[in-house]
Amino acid sequence: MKEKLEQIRQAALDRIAASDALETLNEIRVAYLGKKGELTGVLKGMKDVSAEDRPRVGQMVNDTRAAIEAKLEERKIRLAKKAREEKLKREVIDVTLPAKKNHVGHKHPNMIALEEVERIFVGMGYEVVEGPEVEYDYYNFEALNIPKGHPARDEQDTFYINDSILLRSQTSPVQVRTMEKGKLPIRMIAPGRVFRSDEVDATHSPSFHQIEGLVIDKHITFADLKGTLEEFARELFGEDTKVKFRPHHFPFTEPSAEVDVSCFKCHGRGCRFCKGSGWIEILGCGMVHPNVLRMSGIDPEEYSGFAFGMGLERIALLKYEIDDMRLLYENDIRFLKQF
Ligand code: 2NM
Repeated sequence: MKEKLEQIRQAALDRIAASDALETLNEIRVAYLGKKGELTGVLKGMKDVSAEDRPRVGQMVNDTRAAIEAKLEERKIRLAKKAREEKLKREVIDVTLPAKKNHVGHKHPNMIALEEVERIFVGMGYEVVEGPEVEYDYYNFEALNIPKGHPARDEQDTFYINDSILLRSQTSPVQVRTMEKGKLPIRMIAPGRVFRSDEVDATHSPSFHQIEGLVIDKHITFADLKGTLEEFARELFGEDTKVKFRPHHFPFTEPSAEVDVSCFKCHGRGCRFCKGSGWIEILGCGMVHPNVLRMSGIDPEEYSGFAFGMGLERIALLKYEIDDMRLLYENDIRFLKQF
């Protein structure tokens, strides 16, 4: 019996010493100490041992079990430590490797231009006001002196939702809504998205952005309009910019004008940029028509005002010398991050 136990013990300890994985240790535990294990087999044979030898043999079995258990535990700790060391070695971080590139977003050229325009007008005491993109026919046309059947309605190929609701074709409805509220004087700009059923090309899109301005107070004259837009053009395009007012027609203003600025590339000499003329058209403007004032509840005998409107994309294209409007809508990061 003693030899048998000694043999079991030696075999178990040898296998433990040779094991190189935690799973193997578990297999060894089952093979020797498990329910059907070798040592358990010896215990079952105790019934054949004489009563006087039984305590001694029992003690030997227990000692053997304890020895195997101790070795198993020792080996287990050792293997776990080794596994941990190998894992750490595998996961070592090379701090000299280049970092992963972090792509941050970029302000859209439209937004850069808008913030510039807003900065200039806010500096002159204007408020920035927004309004709905889906509008009533009344605010988009009727209240702007463009009644049903007026040719200006056909010029702006408008997206209609139904007979009385449409996608706004200009931001002037925001000005009408502000005038209607009745709080005077008014100094405001209305930036925002507008819609027209235009084919896409280098200078057109069915959805683009406008910035319209409105000033209403007592004694506002065309001189105020000229001075304001001249100052605006100088701040936007440079101190030596000249402005030119050409007579024009808008239904909502009278008199009306289109405004050109001297070409900031060639300073008026004429170049490819201004198509040889020395001038670049940037906006439309005029004195608010008495009908428009009256319809919004303002007495044209007491108050007068001027208004103007410009295309935001046009300003962005000019300012950043972009020659195709479609580039502004394609969201190609290689294009966008140049500005
Ligand atoms: C333009 C040109 C001229 C304009 C007029 C108004 C309003 F609401 F006061 F009547 N807002 N904007 C206006 C005037 C817009 O865009 C080329």
